[in-house]
Amino acid sequence: MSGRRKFIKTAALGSVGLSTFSACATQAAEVLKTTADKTIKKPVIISTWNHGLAANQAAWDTLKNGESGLSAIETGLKISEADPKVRSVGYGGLPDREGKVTLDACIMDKNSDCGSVSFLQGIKHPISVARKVLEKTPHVMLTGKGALNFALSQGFKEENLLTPESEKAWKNWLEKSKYQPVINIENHDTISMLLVDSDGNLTGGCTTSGAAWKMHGRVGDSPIIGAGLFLDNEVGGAAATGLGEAVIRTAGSAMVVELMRQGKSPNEACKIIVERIYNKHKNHKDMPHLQVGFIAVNKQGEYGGYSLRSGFNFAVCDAKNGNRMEKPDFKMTWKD
Ligand code: SD4
Repeated sequence: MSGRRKFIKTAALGSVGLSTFSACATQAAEVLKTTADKTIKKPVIISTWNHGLAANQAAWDTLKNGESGLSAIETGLKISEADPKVRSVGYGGLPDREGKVTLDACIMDKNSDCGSVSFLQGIKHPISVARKVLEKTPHVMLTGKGALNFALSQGFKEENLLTPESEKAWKNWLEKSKYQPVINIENHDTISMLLVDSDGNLTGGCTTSGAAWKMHGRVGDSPIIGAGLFLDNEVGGAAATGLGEAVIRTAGSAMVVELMRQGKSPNEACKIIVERIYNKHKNHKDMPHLQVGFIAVNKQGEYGGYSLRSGFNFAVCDAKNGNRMEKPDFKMTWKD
């Protein structure tokens, strides 16, 4: 029996999927290969990397309580932001080359309303500030000191986000100070999350401390609507992880959504955009350390992903199969 069939059978024997919200039991033992699975049942929540499992679970429980997609995304992403062991998001995130933890985040809903913060320092939950930008301001994006002042005005508390472990890692890096932003070397990274609820309505979010050892002031793709995250409630949503510069250059997530609008499946759409990024970068100075990965979901709840290089995975939770890790296809390995 194939791994996937065995998994589905095991899940069916348990209580997973008996009703829309009966469970999102975590099935982490086996990392499945992503296939287009037409039998998944909405709601579907999909998040980048291993830390997506815990985030999915929290988002699922929030939806189950009858709360909005925005609340589910915010609650889910806050789990990674608060976890000091996740060294690429929020508290405990690796700092820039000056030892400062600077954060980027955005959130978008089914009405195409969105909120975003970039280059935000000292606030543990940038995703919550991004949501406040969406709900309380006439704008989409606040940055730096302005974003911090807005957060403080909304009752957020300023705190030190540099943990002793991240400070130590920075000091080690300082010894050589080799300037190369580090992305996706470890198997936990920026968290992007997409959600399609039982009515087919989409919400998405993304939060990160960005590339480790980046220049002070650098902003990646993650808070940029259309680059790190995009959705159109008529079609579907997409989100990115990897070298933000490459994703910005190609308007990555917006392009994935446009391909789904033209009839491509989420898997196909992610693959086409990764191929495009490869073609634009194959002779570029970024190529040796380039990694990008996309996740996508359409209104029907079909989901997919694809990455340039091996190593990318995502967590997906649906009402039929529970919460599990999946490994999408990729174009090449790091040795190629
Ligand atoms: C950035 N895209 O700041 C983010 C980093 C990331 O997986 O996604 N890493 O460029």
